[in-house]
Amino acid sequence: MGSDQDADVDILIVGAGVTGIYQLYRAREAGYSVQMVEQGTGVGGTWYWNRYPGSRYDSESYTYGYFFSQELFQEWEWTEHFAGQAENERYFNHVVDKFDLRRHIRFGALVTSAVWDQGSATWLVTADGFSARARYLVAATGVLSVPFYPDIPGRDSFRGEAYHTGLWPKTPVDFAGKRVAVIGTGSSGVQVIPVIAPEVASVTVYQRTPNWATPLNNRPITPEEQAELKAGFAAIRDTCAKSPSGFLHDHSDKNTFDDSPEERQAFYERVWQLGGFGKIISNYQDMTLNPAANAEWSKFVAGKIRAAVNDPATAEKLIPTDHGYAGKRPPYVTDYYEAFNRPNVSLVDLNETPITAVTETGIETAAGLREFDIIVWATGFDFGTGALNRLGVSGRDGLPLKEYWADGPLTYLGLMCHHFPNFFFPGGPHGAAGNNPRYSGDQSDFIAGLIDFAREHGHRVIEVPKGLEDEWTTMVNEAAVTMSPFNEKSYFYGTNIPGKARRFLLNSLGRPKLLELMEVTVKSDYAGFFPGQEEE
Ligand code: N01
Repeated sequence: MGSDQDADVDILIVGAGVTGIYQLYRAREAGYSVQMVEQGTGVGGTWYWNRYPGSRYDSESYTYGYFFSQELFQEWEWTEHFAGQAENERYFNHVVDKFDLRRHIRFGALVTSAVWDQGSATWLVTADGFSARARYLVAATGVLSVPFYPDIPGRDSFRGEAYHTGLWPKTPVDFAGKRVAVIGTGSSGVQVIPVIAPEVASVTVYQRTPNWATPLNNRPITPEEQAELKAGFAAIRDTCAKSPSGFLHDHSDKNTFDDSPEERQAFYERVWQLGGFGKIISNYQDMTLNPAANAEWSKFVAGKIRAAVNDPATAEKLIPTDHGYAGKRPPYVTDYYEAFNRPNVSLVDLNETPITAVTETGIETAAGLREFDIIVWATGFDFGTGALNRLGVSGRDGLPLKEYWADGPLTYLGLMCHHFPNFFFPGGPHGAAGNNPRYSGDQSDFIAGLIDFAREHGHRVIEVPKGLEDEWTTMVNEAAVTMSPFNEKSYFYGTNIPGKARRFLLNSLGRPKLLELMEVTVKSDYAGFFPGQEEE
């Protein structure tokens, strides 16, 4: 392009994570001028910020990485089936350098406002020390990128070291011999705890709600497996492309009570040995939606927790009673429950003794003060809409996105919304559920195709019709009730953020519906997407 007199760049992308990097690659390959801005000082997004001990994939490494380049797939050797943060960050750096994308990225630039100018049909985007006019704005800002700190009295008065898992410092934290508190037992907390336990003086785990953690079953990739992966490139790519959740795991066509109790036990034991999300995808097909089936599997997992934890009272506290398996997003772990058998690891059940304050020296509960050197806040994120709402986006007629979404996100295909022309948010709320890069990649492809179409037909403004947005949003909200295993206690409803509207933030119809409607939209030549404009 390059001949656009109103815009400094054709496409401005916010966020150098897995989604943004792919969108940048597509934009550059299609010949657009493109600028990316990134708040951090390096690439990787989630895998840049979440560098806490134990941080790793729970999607298989080779299904999380990119498939757009067979050469990339062949040359990059993942060392583990579920690679750790440092390796993941190296991968994204490798991709950016291999495809010469780094020169398009401005680091250390937090976007503070993005304002649509109807006259010039451009976005004026302002970040620290930077501003630019762009024809298109793509916010690839991630769903788990705004860390949440609970409002506990005295939180800032603590004089020791304090870290949020989602904002972990680049300089290594020295845990040796320290008294450490970990607040929160979601996927991040349960990864940190067993990894730091051997080196610290003590870990005190502050648990409000236990989670159903099951084994990740990680292991190194052997040379034979490495060769199989390389030979299997096309099959791996195609299987992930056809999978509703973007994984390689096989689906079972059996229901829980089709089997006898003995057969069921044997089946559960096999599922227990599977990697990561195999516990859901390859389980009995009714496990997430039939309460009796769910209770049966949950009972099996509870038995495993009791077997792993020596102290029966501690084991009982670690077993969820308020939700069945996958009622909340389940974590996948390595030696999490076993860590509680160490003499230096203890559990504080916040239902018995709630936190009353953080003090200069530690954490106070109804049972008194415990002193610490380090507090780890593993307290989660403002999921789905958090990053988009704080971007300072205002669309047509000056309407702030935050206001438009005050009662929950309104989207089409989880990637665009009415009233916000030329604005896209792949990997945002309402996309799908499962292996994020797979469906955010679908969304980036759709956006790339739509922008190409607009270029070819001389359209300067793209805006999804209100009717399509209403249909998609209604469908997503209704499917949350009928199709989703997640209950309203899950952060997928925004429940963890005080004052946030309770709306389902995923698309539980998954990729099949996303892909179906993308195809319909493309086949219609994006009917209604180019308001008031004649084709050239
Ligand atoms: O956050 P969470 P996370 N007092 O929201 C507790 C992805 N991820 O960072 O359940 C005490 O799950 C809160 O308690 P409760 C993955 O998608 C992936 O752990 O609200 N506790 C909960 O225990 C994951 O789902 C990997 O009662 C308080 C915890 O903090 C998502 O990120 C690894 C509290 C927050 O858990 C988020 O996981 C890590 C308070 N006032 C993360 N407020 C992989 O393996 C909150 N909590 C790829």
